[in-house]
Amino acid sequence: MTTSNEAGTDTPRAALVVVANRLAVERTTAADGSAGWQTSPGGLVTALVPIMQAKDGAWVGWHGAPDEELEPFHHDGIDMIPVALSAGEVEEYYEGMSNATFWPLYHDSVAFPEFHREWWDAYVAVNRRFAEAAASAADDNGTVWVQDYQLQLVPSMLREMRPDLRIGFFLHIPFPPSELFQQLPWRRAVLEGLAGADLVGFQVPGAATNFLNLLRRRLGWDTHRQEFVRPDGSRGRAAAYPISIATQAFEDLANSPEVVERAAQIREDLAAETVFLGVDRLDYTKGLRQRVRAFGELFTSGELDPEKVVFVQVATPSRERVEEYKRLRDDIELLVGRINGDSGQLGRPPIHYLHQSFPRDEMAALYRAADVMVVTPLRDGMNLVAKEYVACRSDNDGALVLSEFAGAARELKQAWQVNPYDIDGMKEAILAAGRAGKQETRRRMRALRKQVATHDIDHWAETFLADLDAI
Ligand code: GDG
Repeated sequence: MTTSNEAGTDTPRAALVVVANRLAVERTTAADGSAGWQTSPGGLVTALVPIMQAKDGAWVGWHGAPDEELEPFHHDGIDMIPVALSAGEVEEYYEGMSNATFWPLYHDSVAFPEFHREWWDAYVAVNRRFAEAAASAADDNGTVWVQDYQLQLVPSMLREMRPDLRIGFFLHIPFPPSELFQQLPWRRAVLEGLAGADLVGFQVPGAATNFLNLLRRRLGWDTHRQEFVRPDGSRGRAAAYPISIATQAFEDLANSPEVVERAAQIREDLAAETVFLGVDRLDYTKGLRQRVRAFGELFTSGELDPEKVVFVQVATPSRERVEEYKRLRDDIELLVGRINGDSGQLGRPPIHYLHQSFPRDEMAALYRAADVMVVTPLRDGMNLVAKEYVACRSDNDGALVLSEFAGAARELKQAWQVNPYDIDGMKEAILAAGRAGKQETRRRMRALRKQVATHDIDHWAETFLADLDAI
């Protein structure tokens, strides 16, 4: 809701403010060339929109175009508060500090994290801008929910600016053990930044434990179970809130006549007895090199018959300006080309590699069409693809091969779980999942579906906000 604040300006004052790197809307261009906005399709936005509409919510985030200042606007019952970023800040705060320092460091350093002081300076400055925007958007005694690794300093900055607020933070990616975290030259500032929140949420309990241990060892703070005590005597909590998907919406989409028909068409086009599927952002944390190698060896050895089996890998373009991602793309494309060259026949490549982004209904059709879904990240906060596959299988069919190192492995226990670094073990699990009988597959899928049906994204958002409210 837009009301006048004490300064008399028309700044939106909201009972619930979400702060995320990206705004909850995307630009659209109509047929007549006029520009507009549409709500972003992601799960987080879908889950929070109804809650925010009911609470006069505001969303603070970058709108996606550098060097452009926009006024706040109202969309779909929510006040959108754009934060401007310069092209230099996109490079240093977003591509640099967020995606080339925190992202690899928090994912077990599977790629080498870079530490640059000028990136850090940009990160601090941009975090302050987000905190200021949130501070002027939030109503007296309101709630602010900060999202993810791009904004780890916002909680403490906000706490200082607006001690009346209730502040939550949720980290979507893993939080590393102290041995890794300690490499960070700015470790103290990041810990203090996060601990400015009343409730710090993680995907799995181990991440919350890592955080609490660091507060104790690095900052010398007292902790009792999930609670920590700041030097001023105030308290906060750190706990796990495993994120999920809009389960029912995925199931309905997968059962729509168009998707059912498209899935049958995909099966017909692939003309294979068994279809394996991978769907990932093209990211080095997703274990694509190891997965493609495992399939390559299985096709070359004949353990998977290239005449009867296909592996479809959707690798959605991602962070294409960051060096490490360019290298990954080259590696995967070389590997896939080699395997198809060695094991393919005219009109029958064993690996269908798609470096493209697809609409949601096409994803649902692919999930429906696959006999085995292969999700083998080297480290992943949660992994929603695994849950989406399960949601789309109301036939109770389909097998899931899942990395032990995805947060989802704690909940999806009946998957064929693998260590993605162990290529032989992964090959065995791929074969076992592909050869499993209907009874075995269904037994496992039924249990997986029960978990995903009872723990959806609404459950996640409601639980977090209720716990934050109770503090
Ligand atoms: C981060 C954490 C955590 C992918 N390609 C297409 C497409 N997607 C959608 C999937 C899924 C989402 O993107 C990817 O989510 P993941 O969870 O698998 O992975 P990250 O992007 O790394 O997400 C992760 C998540 O945050 C939430 O907290 O689970 O651990 O890394 O929804 O379906 N969607 C469409 N076309 C594509 O081509 N429409």
